[in-house]
Amino acid sequence: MSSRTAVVVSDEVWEALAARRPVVALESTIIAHGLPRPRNLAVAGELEALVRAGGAVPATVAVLDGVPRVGLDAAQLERVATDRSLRKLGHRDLPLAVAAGTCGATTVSATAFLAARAGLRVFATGGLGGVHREWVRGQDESADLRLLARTRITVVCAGVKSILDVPATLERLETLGVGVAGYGTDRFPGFYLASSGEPVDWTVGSPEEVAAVMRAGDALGGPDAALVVANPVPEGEQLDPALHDRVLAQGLAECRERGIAGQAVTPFLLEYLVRHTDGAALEANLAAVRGPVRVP
Ligand code: PSU
Ligand code: MN
Repeated sequence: MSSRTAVVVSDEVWEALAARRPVVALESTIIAHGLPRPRNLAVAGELEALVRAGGAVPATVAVLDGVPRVGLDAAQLERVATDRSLRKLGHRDLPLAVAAGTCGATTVSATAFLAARAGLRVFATGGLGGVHREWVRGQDESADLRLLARTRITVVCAGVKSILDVPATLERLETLGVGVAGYGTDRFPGFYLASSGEPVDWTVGSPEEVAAVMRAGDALGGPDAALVVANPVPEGEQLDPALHDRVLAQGLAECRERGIAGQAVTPFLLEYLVRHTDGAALEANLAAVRGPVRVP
């Protein structure tokens, strides 16, 4: 089966790829499970518009009625934002969702997989998944990391979600051979925060520099792996770091008390932060996604 039939690429995305025009993949989990309704639908449209304003074609990725899609039309995007039955799909869930004919939003791992499969080279999102705090107890580590370790795609993001163990996640990215560069910064961004406090070894300053890194990676060959380009939320739009630390500690404690585990952890904590910061976490999250979406 060709990739066009196993994965349905929208006409607009297909034509852009054929004409070698830039296409930017966008994930749908942030829309379906990462942001409150009805704002999520507006954000879905806004992110696509930002990609267009930058001269590229947006390709939001999701699975609808068992069909993995790269590039959604307005009605499909609305479905992702409003249908509460949508599941959260990592890449391991894709064959199960396809066979069951079900609908689901794709996480970073599923989005990167499907986008690369369709021939896309760039994917923009807010915060990657990673190694969770208390990993020693629960071994919760996002499938994002291992999928990125074997997929040739450039992921522009605002770091990894600050609900995670950021230093441990950076260590894991190193172990897995995933390149990491700060975009105009030598500090690894902290998703809601401009800096996580951790250093990055490499800094790139422009889309042209990122393209040069991608070309060098292609020329070198070797095993496929992602390149993470981490673009921080502007300092003026970040969440107050003291508020962030306080509310996150409360959210983590509540997670523990209520025994929330597995795929539910990330949506729970993101929602908890929004609720207990009077929406300031939502604004910072949106600012954190906008930057990476603008870069390519
Ligand atoms: N970043 C956000 N909101 C989100 C996510 C990231 O601003 O909802 C999603 C991404 O889809 C990421 C997923 O792949 O959370 C990670 O979830 P988990 O930790 O269960 O792997
Ligand atoms: Mn997990």
